[in-house]
This record gives sequence, structure tokens and C-alpha cells, in this order.
Amino acid sequence: MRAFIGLGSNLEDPIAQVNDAIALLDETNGLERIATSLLYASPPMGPQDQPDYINAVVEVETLLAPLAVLNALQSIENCQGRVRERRWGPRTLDLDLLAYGEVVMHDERLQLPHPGIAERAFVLVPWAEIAADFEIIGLDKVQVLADACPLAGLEKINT
Ligand code: A4P
Ligand code: MG
Repeated sequence: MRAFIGLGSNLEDPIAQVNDAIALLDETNGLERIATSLLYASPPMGPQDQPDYINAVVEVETLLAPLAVLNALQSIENCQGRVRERRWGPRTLDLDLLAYGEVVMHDERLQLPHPGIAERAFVLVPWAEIAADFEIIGLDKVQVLADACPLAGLEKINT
């Protein structure tokens, strides 16, 4: 199945956090990375008293079921010292399963597609870079949503 993962970090060298997470995704059995966006910087959505974020989106081809992908993402977050504190607060690493094919799911642990996608330029712009024509079930094509979403200070970073 074709799936998309959103990566975000705003603590402890966010660029390294995102790159390390990509390396750990590559080591996960049953996930194959197909495409990777550039890295983007943006001011925090939510509480403003926290550092700017680095975000990226990765496309994978996977044999794992949706909850198994979530388990893999959470174990990578835990490996990188993620401590859950307040909602939308700062974090060393946040991995979101943005979409898993055309699956719609409302499990307590897993909502698919990920809620809030349509308002988040830091998700849509990197996603459109790698899969502009992907149709997010129940929403629209990634590029259409990206074009409609205010950039909110999002910038591509040069690494
Ligand atoms: N969960 C449900 N559906 C999913 C899914 N599709 N993918 C559950 C991943 N997890 C999913 O997540 C809380 C619970 O969501 C998990 O236990 C999982 O079972 P969390 O990551 O522990 O909590 P959170 O991230 O603090 O809350 P939330 O609502 O997921 O926040 P978001 O939406 O991840 O936003 N600003 C910028 N510029 N860039 C960012 O990346 N990120 C956030 C966090 C806030 N502001 C930001 C950014
Ligand atoms: Mg999250």
C-alpha cells in the first residue's frame, strides 16, 4: 500500500532529528521509502512560545497494516527521546501517518486521513512536492489543497 508520513521536530537539532528519523524508517521491515520531500521551516502552529519547526513528508510503499505502521512510527519517536507533554507543544520528533491509500479509519489510536491536513501548509507543501496528484480520500488532490492553504511563514531550507 502507498502511505505518506509527516515528520516534524522543533527541539534538539530538528534537522538532525528529521534526518535520523528517515534513516530509522529505512531500517523498518515492511516499509520501503519511495520519495522524500525537501525540509521546510515554519513558525509553530499552536502555542507560540516554542521554537520554529522543521517538517518533511515521506512516501513509503508498505506491507504493514495501518496500526502496524503507527506502532513503527511510535517506536521511532520513542527511540529519539520523545516526551509527550502538552498538546501542540514542543517535541523532539513527531511522526504522523498522513494517509494510507484510500483507507478511512476512526480508531481511538489512529485517524485516517490524519485530521487537520487541510489547514497545514507544513504538511501540504512538502507533500505536493512528492505526490501532487495523490487524492486524499474525502478531501481533494494534495496540490489543490496546498494551493488553497495560507503559507503561514513556511520556507524551504537549504541544507
Ligand atoms: N493518532 C491518531 N491518528 C494518528 C495518525 N494518523 N498519525 C494518535 C499519528 N498519530 C495518530 O499524537 C496523539 C495521538 O494521536 C497518538 O497517541 C496517536 O495514537 P501525539 O503525536 O502524541 O500528540 P500531538 O502530536 O501532541 O498532538 P496532535 O494533535 O497529533 O498534534 P499534531 O497534529 O501532530 O501537531 N507547527 C509546525 N509549524 N509544524 C509542526 O509539525 N506540529 C504540531 C503537532 C503542532 N504545531 C506544529 C507542528
Ligand atoms: Mg502527532
